[in-house]
Amino acid sequence: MKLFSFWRSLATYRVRIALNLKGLTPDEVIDVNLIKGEQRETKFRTINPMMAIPALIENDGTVLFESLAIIEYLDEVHPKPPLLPSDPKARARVRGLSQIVACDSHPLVVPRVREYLAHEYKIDEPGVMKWGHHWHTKSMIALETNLAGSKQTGKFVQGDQLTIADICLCGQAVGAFYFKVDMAPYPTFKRIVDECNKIDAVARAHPLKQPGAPASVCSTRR
Ligand SMILES: N[C@@H](CCC(=O)N[C@@H](CS)C(=O)NCC(=O)O)C(=O)O
Repeated sequence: MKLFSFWRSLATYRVRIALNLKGLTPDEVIDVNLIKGEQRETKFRTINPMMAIPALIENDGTVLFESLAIIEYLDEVHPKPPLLPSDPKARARVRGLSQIVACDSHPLVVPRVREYLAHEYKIDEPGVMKWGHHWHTKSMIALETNLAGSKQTGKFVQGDQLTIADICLCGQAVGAFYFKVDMAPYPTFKRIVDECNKIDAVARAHPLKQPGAPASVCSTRR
């Protein structure tokens, strides 16, 4: 198994958590340096034409892409511990909350979007940061409202079982920190992320614990 990764990538962070929870270690982790734009180089473009990480190459050569698709694949092939609840309505809630992060929030702040804002619309660095802060805040409000208002929320997003939604919350928290979103208005969100980070498999997947990472997320500008 080969994982195409970069320390700072939040989508790869999601997959790293799932791999760790499943007790899987890729044979090779291939660095795709997003700061140098390596995701756009031909050698990676042939792996994932979307020019985004993560990508995972299975032992038989199958190329997997899109973090949620990769995580659900891992969950199907390696069912223990399960990352989705068994009840269909609970599964839908977990997938819905995961998608708020992975489909509605995170895609608005990835490098290609921030670079387009800067180069095409001449938006300066504070303006791009304001954009990221805005979209993070919108999704944090939605997440906190759901989490705080639902009886299904427990130690984790869905009761006491760690699911894909918790994995997504961890990534959202790192993004929110980068865009300087104050966590105080989101106590349920923060409590769950803190709970997740007590688990070694989650903690060691953190972006700042990866090779090449700086001391702080905020010390890099891209
Ligand atoms: N929806 C994708 C997002 C993938 C994505 O955009 N990854 C970022 C890093 S977190 C990336 O590689 N961006 C490259 C770019 O924007 O140029 C997923 O969840 O896997």
